[in-house]
Amino acid sequence: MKPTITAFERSPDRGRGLARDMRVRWALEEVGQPYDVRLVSFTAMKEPAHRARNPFAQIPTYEEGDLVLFESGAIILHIAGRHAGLLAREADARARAIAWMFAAINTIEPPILDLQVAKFAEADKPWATERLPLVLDRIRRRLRELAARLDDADWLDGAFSAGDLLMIGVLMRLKPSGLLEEFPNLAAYVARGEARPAFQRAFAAQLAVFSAHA
Ligand code: GTB
Repeated sequence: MKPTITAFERSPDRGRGLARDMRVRWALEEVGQPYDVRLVSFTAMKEPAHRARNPFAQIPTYEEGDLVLFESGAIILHIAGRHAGLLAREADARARAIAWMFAAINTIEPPILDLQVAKFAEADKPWATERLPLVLDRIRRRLRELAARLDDADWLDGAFSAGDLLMIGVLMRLKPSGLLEEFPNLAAYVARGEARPAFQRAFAAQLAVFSAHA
């Protein structure tokens, strides 16, 4: 059954692939699963029909028959469980890849989101300038640890997995900050992910939405 995902009708990131539908599109492309997209406006996102899909009134969501999911991590775990290509068959390797998925959204993403809050929601606060270096250093600490673990490997644990997909999806959010360049192996890791044909197809699809509405 062809799933339907939701994405911003007018992407505030101007098609740079930073909204979280990008990672779901990428997962679907990696496993070769065609999908439909329901574009939602900021107004429609807050209405009951969308809130029934996601209680927090956000994108992305995923519908497949009677199944309705929200949370990009849960959606990708579902896709990876249903199709070959994103999680190893061998139980221990599969468990380790899932651990990397959680690490991406639970350990690496929160300090990165904090930077976005600091820049966009708190910039006018009297303490904003004093706080920013602390926020940046909390990200650097996690990047240093991640870079040490990745070392000179291509992917986090053997073959490319849903763990890499989510980790790269999260790290991409750092591009405007320049922080990634402080860790050349992480910058190369992100570039390796972005070079994958499935990433390119997903990126083009979300950019086409922005271009159509620009
Ligand atoms: N934990 C949820 C998940 O992983 O799915 C978080 C979902 C989420 O934050 N969705 C955002 C959303 O719907 C879009 S991705 N926001 C609207 C709202 O909350 O009203 C976050 C995002 C937003 C904007 C940009 N941008 O402009 O660059 C990038 C990323």
